[in-house]
Amino acid sequence: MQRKLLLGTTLTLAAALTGCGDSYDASTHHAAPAPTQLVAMLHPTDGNDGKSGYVIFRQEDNGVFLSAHVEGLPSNSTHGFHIHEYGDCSAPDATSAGGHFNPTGAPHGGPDSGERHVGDLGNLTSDNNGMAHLEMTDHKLSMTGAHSILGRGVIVHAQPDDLVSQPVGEAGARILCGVVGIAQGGVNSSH
Ligand SMILES: [Cu+2]
Repeated sequence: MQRKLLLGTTLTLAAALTGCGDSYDASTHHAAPAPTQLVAMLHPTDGNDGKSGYVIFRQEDNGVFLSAHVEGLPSNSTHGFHIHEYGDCSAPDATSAGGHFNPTGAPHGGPDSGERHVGDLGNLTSDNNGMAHLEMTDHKLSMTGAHSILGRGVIVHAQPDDLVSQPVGEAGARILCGVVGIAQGGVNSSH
């Protein structure tokens, strides 16, 4: 009997905490607002210490703008760059991130291909100092719905993506991995 009473108290407290006030009514609260800015910090996989980077994604009227910056690469080298299915970089070689994010079941391509994986972002190319910077606006990336990249993985590969070979463009090992999260200030909160 005592246990039951305690449980009841806990549930009441939980209900109060999850609401926004005394008159909480789920019907007047929207689902999570759509994010407008996402970020992925890129971390080196096993054997790739010294490499680092980040990608910022911003929702714009004509698509998703992304800005990627990677350091510590070999000079003047080209590296496949994709969104992968899982935001899981736990494996030492980042295979835990799964294959390319491909919710439509399309063939692999490049960012400008008519048919492509949503995650097919092409390549990053480094300069003399091993730094790569890419800015592009993409029309297949999304921050909401079935094609949302939120919570997915970002992978930089050891080799170039040839944008043609199936299923992954022969881009080789994974040298950097990150998880797409909501950036600070990236959600218009209603509270
Ligand atoms: Cu990839």
